[in-house]
Amino acid sequence: MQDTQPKTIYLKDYRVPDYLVDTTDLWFELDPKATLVKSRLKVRRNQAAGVGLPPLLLDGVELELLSVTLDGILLSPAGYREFPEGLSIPVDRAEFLLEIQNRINPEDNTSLEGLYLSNGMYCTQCEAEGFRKITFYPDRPDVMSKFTTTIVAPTDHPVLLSNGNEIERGNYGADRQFVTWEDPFAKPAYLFALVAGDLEQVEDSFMTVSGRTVKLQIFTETKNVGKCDHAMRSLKSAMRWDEEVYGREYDLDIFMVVAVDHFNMGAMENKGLNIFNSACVLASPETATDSAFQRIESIVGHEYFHNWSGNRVTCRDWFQLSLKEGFTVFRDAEFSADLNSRAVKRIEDVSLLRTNQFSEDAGPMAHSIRPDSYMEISNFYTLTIYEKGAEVVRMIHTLLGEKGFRKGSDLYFKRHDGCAVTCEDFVKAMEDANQVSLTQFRRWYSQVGTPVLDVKDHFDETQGVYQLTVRQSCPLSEKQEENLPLHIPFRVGMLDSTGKEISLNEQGLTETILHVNGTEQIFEFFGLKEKPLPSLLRGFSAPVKVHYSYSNEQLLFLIRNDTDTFNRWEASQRLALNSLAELQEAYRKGEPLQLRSELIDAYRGVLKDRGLDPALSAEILQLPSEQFVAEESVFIDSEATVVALEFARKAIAEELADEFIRCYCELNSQKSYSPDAKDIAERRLKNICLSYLCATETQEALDMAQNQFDSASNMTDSAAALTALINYAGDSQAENSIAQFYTRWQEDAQVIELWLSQQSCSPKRGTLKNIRALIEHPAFEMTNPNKVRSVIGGFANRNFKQFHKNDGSGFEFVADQVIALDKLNPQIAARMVIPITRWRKYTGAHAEEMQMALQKVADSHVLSKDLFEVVSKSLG
Ligand code: B3K
Ligand code: ZN
Repeated sequence: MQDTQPKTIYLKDYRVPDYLVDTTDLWFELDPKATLVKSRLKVRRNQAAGVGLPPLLLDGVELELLSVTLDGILLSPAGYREFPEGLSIPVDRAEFLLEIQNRINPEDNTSLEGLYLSNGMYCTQCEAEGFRKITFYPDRPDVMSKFTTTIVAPTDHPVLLSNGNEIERGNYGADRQFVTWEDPFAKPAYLFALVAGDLEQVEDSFMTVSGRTVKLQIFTETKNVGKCDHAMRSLKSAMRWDEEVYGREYDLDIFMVVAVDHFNMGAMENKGLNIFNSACVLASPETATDSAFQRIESIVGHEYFHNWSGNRVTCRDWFQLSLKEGFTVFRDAEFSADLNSRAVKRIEDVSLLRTNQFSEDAGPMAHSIRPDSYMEISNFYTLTIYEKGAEVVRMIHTLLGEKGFRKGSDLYFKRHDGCAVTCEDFVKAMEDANQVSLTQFRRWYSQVGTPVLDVKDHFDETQGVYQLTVRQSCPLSEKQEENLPLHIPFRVGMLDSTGKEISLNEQGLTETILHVNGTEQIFEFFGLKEKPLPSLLRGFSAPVKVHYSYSNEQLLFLIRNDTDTFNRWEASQRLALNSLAELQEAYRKGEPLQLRSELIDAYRGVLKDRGLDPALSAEILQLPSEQFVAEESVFIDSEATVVALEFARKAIAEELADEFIRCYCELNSQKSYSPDAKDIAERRLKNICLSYLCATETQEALDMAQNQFDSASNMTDSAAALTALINYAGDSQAENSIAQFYTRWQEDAQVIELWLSQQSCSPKRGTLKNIRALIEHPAFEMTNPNKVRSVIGGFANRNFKQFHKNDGSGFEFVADQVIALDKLNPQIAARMVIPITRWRKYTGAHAEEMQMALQKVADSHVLSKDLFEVVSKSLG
């Protein structure tokens, strides 16, 4: 791999910065290959750091240094020391003006960190440590400075943007112009942004609660101006929501959003100038699916909410990342829940958490939501930091209640406005505002792994006492010497044999939160006439696994009767998992496969229940994914997993074909498109029916799909039909549809990304041969992360059948792509390698093949820091 290992950074080594930067004036003369950057920094010794005047250390990566001037005196090269990742300048005074000039090459920057070009547009990405690829600077979030930015660019780049307010513009020589921006709020360098290009804009305005008018602008390439309405609507909803729910008002007079095609993640919350991955902002009914509409609403909300939870109050260091991300994900989840179906949002979020975060928590990169160490911080933008982090904030919300939580957040924002703080500061504000102790609860921030609750029950008929015994444990990871009991809010309810809720106390409450905080506890309920059926962990009140041995009949009963929507869905998942486990077992023994009747009965009941929310019906009718089945197994038998799911899908489809047809026809209305929750739910249910019907592979079903494909007026229906044809139609019908779709949409980047992933995720058509062909397709671009995620990510993460082929060819292919990617974009390479790092969950030859693929990556070249960290931790 390499001789000198990248350095590990530890939280325990945190020291306050030696120097602070009061103001930062930046000057950019844009040029694709040689952009000139000039900075003027007012630097001051940080009294809190101690006495004396240590050298000033500045971060800087891949920069061509031109000059350094201190208080107007040009320093000779002997006056500073340049090293591979920065600059050290000896100083003899506590306050000084530092001026630096350097050059950078945006065109060759394929890492998409720092300043780079996307389709000729200049843009930046500085979080976490990208600013050091722009100029020499103390690139750490606890150095907050007031920025002024001047951009000089040729006139073919008329739109020149940065943070804050525009204060000046004019011509610069014959063929250039300049614009100066001033951001009145001090911020860390990671929130800096610059955009320059030939862009169109869509404009609107928002009147804040105190009556200020804020100008809202979305910038995009001309061809996309028709795809900004939904993002604009979402932005205004988010601004209103944050005022109403958190009392947070927007603070600048302008809020800008820019859509960029080449972007490493979803979006970035730069102060006043959010930069978005085009896929997370652009949508129209003809080109975007319902899930894209919902993703856009939630990401626009997320980035907007960061203005307070992240920007006004920021992180002291990157170990505190979950302070802003966990909190902001919690905020955006509540925003989406308020605007759409709360139950479905919860189900989707929990599904993501359990399928992907739980496996991260059990894998080689496991870390707590406030990690102790990292080599490359980019590797820690994880589901643990984001999703588990949000669950931890949600538990605080559960413990304090709506009002108590709001008191806590008010105090947090008031106390820390304009500061860079820690997770501890957040918890402390919650405690102080409510006069409660969260001492034990704090362990959630430092402990690794997914806790397990083993629940047993006992009913004493003579006394009418029902006992729940709860044992908590956590698989001890090598990362930590001990796991102490956590404080787990465990929401429960109970049903009687007629399906009614049982009162759990004198006030008639039918639901309670049990405070699980010991290794083993007994909770007693009195005055019961019969043994109740417990409904456990309602609403998924904590990110834990619950083990309780429900019979399949009991699960069916819960699906039909539980008043907690989440747990109705949960019971359907458990029932499906039990059924799949039986099928796998039979397959392994060579016995004939037969699907349990309870599961069919449950699905039939759902399809017949006209009163049921279609959103919930749609969720219940979906079998768990291969990935979730795998996550739930101790050791994964990939072949049996695939066989069991294929068998179950087909058996359900055949048994319930009439019900699926009826439901499909009822919902297949021709009404005009709207992305509201009810219509989305109906389309979803309809398309699930279509997908089951096509699993029977009958001509009648495939004709229905073809018909929908030919006549669809929105992308949700069109894409669902195409997926059904790709997965179930014969070769020529499928290939014709794929070609037809491409011809129609080849100019639309977002649709083509969808088209690529539909093929790469298809168990039938996403064979390695076809994936290789997709990579050669003109629509594929190795330097565009969306395309990489669509093809390579789709194949490795969502095409279980082909990726896990027993010959190991899928693993080797992904390894080869990761090796190529690492030289272009280390962040994306380190993401794409993850599916092959989970080899310990597999057995025998399968595990060996994965390990070999990983070793191939390790041996290929001197890996980037990003990839090195993931690969070495996974092999070690
Ligand atoms: N804060 C950014 C993520 C930056 C990732 C850098 N590798 C987006 C977000 O969470 O809102
Ligand atoms: Zn975020």
